[in-house]
Amino acid sequence: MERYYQPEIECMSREELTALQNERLVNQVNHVWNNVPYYRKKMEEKGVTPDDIKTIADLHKLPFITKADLRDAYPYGLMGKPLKDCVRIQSTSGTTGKRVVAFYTQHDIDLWEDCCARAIMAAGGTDEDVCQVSYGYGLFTGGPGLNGGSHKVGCLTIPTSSGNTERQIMFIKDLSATILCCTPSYAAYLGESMKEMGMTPADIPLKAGIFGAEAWSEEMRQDIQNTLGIKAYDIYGLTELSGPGVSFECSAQSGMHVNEDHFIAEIIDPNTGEVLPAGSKGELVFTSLTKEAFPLLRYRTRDICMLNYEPCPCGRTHVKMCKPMGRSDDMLIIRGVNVFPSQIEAVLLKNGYQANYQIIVDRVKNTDTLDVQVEMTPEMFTDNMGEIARRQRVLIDGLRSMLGITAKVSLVAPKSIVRSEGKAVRVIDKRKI
Ligand code: DLL
Repeated sequence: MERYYQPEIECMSREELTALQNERLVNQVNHVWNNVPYYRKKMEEKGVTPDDIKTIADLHKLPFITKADLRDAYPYGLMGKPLKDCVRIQSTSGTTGKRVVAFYTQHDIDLWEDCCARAIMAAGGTDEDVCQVSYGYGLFTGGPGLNGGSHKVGCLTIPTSSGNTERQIMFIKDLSATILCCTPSYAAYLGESMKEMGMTPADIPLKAGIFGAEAWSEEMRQDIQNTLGIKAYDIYGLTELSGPGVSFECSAQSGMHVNEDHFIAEIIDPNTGEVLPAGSKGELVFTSLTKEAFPLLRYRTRDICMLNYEPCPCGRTHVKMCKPMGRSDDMLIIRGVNVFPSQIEAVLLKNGYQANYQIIVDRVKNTDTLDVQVEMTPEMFTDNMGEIARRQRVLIDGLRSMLGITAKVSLVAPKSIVRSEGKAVRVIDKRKI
């Protein structure tokens, strides 16, 4: 039986939904115009005023907001409410320049938690469930978002946060957790660890998992479902828009319903910015309709995706997005941390190397690995192993402080990395996701 948290919204007719979006968009544009000088200036530069936006068909007239805008306006420049009305920040794992810092009023948090509650109920959750939230808590949105959603559904919530795998398994077993929320790679790792401990799916009461924050394949879904004996549901979101729960999977497990009463989704051509027709593949852009403290209009996610407006057997009417199929920038997500190749390059150049390097990302035993191979310059070339090891350590430390994660570094002989005749291939991502 399909369960809904807010059936009157999740299953409303497209006509009613469009009317709701029209009304909310007009209000939101006025809110931003009146309260966010940074965005008002962007609108003025494009020659648009709130009077030009009457329905969602006018959305394309508004300027985009990009990550560069967030950096420019950091930290307080995009706030739509005074500080005294804000109660929380969350922040991304990204480290290019400044982190993204997003603000919330209590109302924003309530609506965000509603979105997460919808996801939990779509995965079959009820107030009789025990929901273990193994996403990180703190600045990352995963833990707080699903924690709040779990409370709203009325589940008994176990806020384990991430890590301490044996304790995770002990709680699942001893407290009879029925729903697990974490990244898909951590779910796979938990499954493996249970196997090593001699446990089978029959030994644990889990029935569903809500997994997201990173790309994962259908093969990985099958694998997790088999090792944990559950149904595995995808969930998507980003800090800039609230966190998890921008969209979520239902029992059909064939795409994630966008919470369209809160977010309008568009697909654009990442090169021209032009809006593409329904069904096209392109960059996903979101307009938040209800956020008060951090109201982003036409935010470019850089996620490449497709939207599907076909009716869904679950009864929900909100559009479904496919699993993100890559990014239109070169950001990598490694062990949940956003990494830009340019950051790695910066560390190498700062230490006297040239831009002859390759970044190899793989997934070994469900954990991402980052291997940076860099050529020594002819001047520094040596076969003294002690000296090479010392140089590698310097780079490992530099990369750790820049990225927040540990990389393996291999120094290789000058001219040993294949030169490209076209664009340099700097990143080799071997993960099958
Ligand atoms: O990852 C929010 C989240 C937490 C989503 C827990 C789901 C579960 P950020 O750290 O800001 O927020 O990273 C956002 O992660 O633009 C996508 O590239 C990627 N991403 C998020 N969910 C998925 C998913 C959280 N289900 C960025 N599949 C986004 C693929 C995802 N990629």
